Amino acid sequence: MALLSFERKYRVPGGTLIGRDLFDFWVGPFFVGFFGLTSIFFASLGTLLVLWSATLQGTWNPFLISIDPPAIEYGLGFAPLNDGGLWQIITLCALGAFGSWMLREVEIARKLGIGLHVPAAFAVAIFAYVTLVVIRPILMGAWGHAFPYGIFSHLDWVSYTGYQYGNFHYNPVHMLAITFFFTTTLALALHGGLILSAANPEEGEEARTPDHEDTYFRDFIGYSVGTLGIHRVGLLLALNAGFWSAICILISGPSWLMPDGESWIEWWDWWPNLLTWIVGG
Ligand code: UQ2
Repeated sequence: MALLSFERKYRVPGGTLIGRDLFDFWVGPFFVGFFGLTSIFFASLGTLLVLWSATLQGTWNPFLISIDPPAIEYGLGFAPLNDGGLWQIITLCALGAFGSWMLREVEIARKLGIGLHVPAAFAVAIFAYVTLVVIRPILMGAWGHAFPYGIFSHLDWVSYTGYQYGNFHYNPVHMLAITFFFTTTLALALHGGLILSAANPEEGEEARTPDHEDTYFRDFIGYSVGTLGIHRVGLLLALNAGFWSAICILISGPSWLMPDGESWIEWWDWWPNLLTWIVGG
C-alpha cells in the first residue's frame, strides 16, 4: 500500500492514553497528542532555561557553557536559581520531555496496533539518565553528585568520577557494559553489511532473497540466527549496553554498597586471595 494512502487509512481516532480525541490530531506529518504538546512545552522551557543560565554564566562559547548542579552542601534540598537551582529545574524539564516523548511513542504504537518495543527501548536510555541525575545522587545524599550540563564540563565530570574509583575500567559491570556496546556494533556491522550485500544490487543485477542471507552465514560459520532473530539479538545487545551502563555507575558511590574510598582496582583482591581462601594459609 502506498505510504500516503496507508496513512489516510490509519489516521483515525483512538489509541491515546490521555485526553480521548481532544489532542488526537496531526500537524503535517507529525502526530501530536497530549504528549506531543507536553514534549514541546518541556523541551522549549528547558532550552530557554539553558540559554538563561548561559547569560548568567557569561560565556557563549558552546564548549564552555555549563549548567552545574548545586554544591554538595545543599544536600537533597532546593538550591537558589543561580547556584544550582536552574540545573534542578532544567533536569525536571528534561525528565518531563523524555517521559512525554516516550509516551507519545506509546500512543503512536497503540494507534498502529504494533508492539511497544520502541518506547520500551527508549525507557532503558531514560533509565540510564535518571540513574545519573536522580537515583545515584539520592542514594549519595546530594544533587551535587549529578553531572553538569556542558560539553567540556561533562567530560571533566566523567574523568574526575572515573579516577575517584581508581581506574574505572576495573569496574566489572563497566566491563560488561562496554562488551555489550562493542558487540552491538559487531552485530549492526554484520547485519547492515549482510542486508546491503543482498538487497542493494549493482545496476542491472537482481536483488537476492533472505535465503541467500541465511545461506551466507550457514556457509560461513555453520549457523544463521535468522532474519527475525538478528533483530532480537540486536535489540537485546543494545538494551543491555544501556542497562549495564546505568548499573555500573549506580554501584560506584553509594556508601552502603561501597566502603569509602574503595577503588575498583582493589575490588579484584578477592581473585588472588581466592586460592588462600579455599585452601587456607
Ligand atoms: C544472520 C541473519 C541476518 C543477519 C545476520 C546474521 C539471515 C538478515 C547478521 C548473522 C548473525 C549471527 C550468526 C549472530 C550474531 C551474534 C552476535 C552476538 C554478534 O544469520 O539471518 O538476517 O543480519
